[in-house]
Amino acid sequence: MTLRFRLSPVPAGRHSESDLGAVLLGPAVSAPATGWPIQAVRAPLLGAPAPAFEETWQAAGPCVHGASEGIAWRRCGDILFGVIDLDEAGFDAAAERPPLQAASEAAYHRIFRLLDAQNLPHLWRIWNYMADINAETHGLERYRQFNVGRQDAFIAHRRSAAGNAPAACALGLAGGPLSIAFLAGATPAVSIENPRQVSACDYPAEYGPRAPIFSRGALVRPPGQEILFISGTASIVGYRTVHPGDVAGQCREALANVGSVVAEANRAARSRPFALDELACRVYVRHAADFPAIRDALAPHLGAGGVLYVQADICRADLLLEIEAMASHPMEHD
Ligand code: 3EB
Repeated sequence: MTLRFRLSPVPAGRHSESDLGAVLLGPAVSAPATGWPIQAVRAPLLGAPAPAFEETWQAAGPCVHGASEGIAWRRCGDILFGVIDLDEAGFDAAAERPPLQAASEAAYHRIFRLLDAQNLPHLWRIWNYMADINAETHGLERYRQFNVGRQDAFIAHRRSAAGNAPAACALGLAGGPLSIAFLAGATPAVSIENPRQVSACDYPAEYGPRAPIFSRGALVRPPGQEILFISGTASIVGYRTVHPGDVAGQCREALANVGSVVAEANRAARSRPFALDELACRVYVRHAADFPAIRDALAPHLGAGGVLYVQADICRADLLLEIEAMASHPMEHD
């Protein structure tokens, strides 16, 4: 069973039975009402040769599919891809909890219930998008509200143990629902941390009442394959943002962090070593005006595996860019 990802301009053609699902990226994309797990990341693309792109997750055999508590999912063998979109308006604003917190807690509860029912307990990679991520409501920044709901669900499902958090990212869009896409499997992910950074679960309280739950990277090993997922990676050293207001500095630091995660991953890799220049990357750019500088700074280091630049808000107001990446290697069965 091989899991492949492919980036192609939209329209990307019809999905085949062996496709697990997809992510659409572009300023005007919307998820088709087909019941397939397709995440719409409605955001401008910067410097892209087409107005919209699709990242397709392809498996190697027929899939089973379903809908469970608002999650659209497809499963091939022991790999499952799912997408849940929750409209915050469905969560009571009059209640004590901010609607985004309630929505994120509910979304993760539903994801964990699905994974329990499918007997695929291991979350590998999660992509979180929400509107107005840096806005403050209910006395708390919305990203921090999201973190409270996420952590409550992880704790309720006894999934909060250090060392097994999935790789993840969390970005802000101009609007739209809370949208979460996830890959899960039967085998645990090997969590990778970054020695240059404090683990996110140990961030001090000045970054919010509850810590974010994610690891800096994850190695997953479907049969015959080793995949490296690098989480959203920004200009953070220790737990602090460095180079605020300095795009070139943030590019250097984010690249150094990606390099450090790759080096850590290579201590655990069982295939060949992963290299920076083979990564398929998504780069999130807060201000479109910074795109040329960011592209020029990153291009010499990244890109052989493909880079898509997406305009989105990073989860700290002082972060100007974030890099996420992945790569796949074939591996002998062990
Ligand atoms: C950071 O390092 C930057 O909340 O799931 C990166 C990756 C970030 C994942 C998440 C947040 C998340 O803290 C932000």
